[in-house]
Amino acid sequence: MKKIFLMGRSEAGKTSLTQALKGEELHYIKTQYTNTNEDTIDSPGEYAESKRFSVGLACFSFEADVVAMVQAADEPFNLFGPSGRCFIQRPLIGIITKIDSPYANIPMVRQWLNEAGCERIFLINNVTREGIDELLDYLKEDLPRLTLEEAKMKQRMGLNEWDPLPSDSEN
Ligand SMILES: Nc1nc2c(ncn2[C@@H]2O[C@H](COP(=O)(O)OP(=O)(O)OP(=O)(O)O)[C@@H](O)[C@H]2O)c(=O)[nH]1
Ligand SMILES: [Mg+2]
Repeated sequence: MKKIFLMGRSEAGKTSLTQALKGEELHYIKTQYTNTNEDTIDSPGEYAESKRFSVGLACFSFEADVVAMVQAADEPFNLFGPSGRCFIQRPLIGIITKIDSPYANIPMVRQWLNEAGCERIFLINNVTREGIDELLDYLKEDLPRLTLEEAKMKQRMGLNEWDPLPSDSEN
């Protein structure tokens, strides 16, 4: 199972997502500090909302196998600039929550997440668990473990550790 790090504004639905992933009933708990368990790292939205704290998010990302930018479908503006990839050395995915909101604008939020560099985007309703199985399927596959030599080779080729080798993608 990949360990997922969740970042995004307050009320985006990060903690609810951790509950939905575990199959729990949603119960509101304001996140006061970064929480971690075996499979998730959940950060307070205020970290993503503040220039000063947002730097800390990069540090938490190193403890995870995959980083998720979480944005509710009805968010009025975008917190994440283009090219989040420059500071995140992990696979980066986008998660759009609250797809059930009457104010949802999924194409707009999808565009924000694409521009931020997310390689996959998941649509989630934490209340009904719509989309949760697809995310779990993605998370259940572990990232391949590389030897130091393999990691160095990929670095020389300008590839991320998790990118397939050119020969792999041709098969
Ligand atoms: N309708 C709907 N409501 C949701 C969904 N996900 C979360 N919520 C509600 O949105 C509110 C905020 O959810 P949280 O999961 O606490 O948000 P958070 O991102 O963890 O917020 P912080 O802890 O402040 O960073 C709660 O009242 C949730 O019940 C969803 O997919 N649909
Ligand atoms: Mg929370």
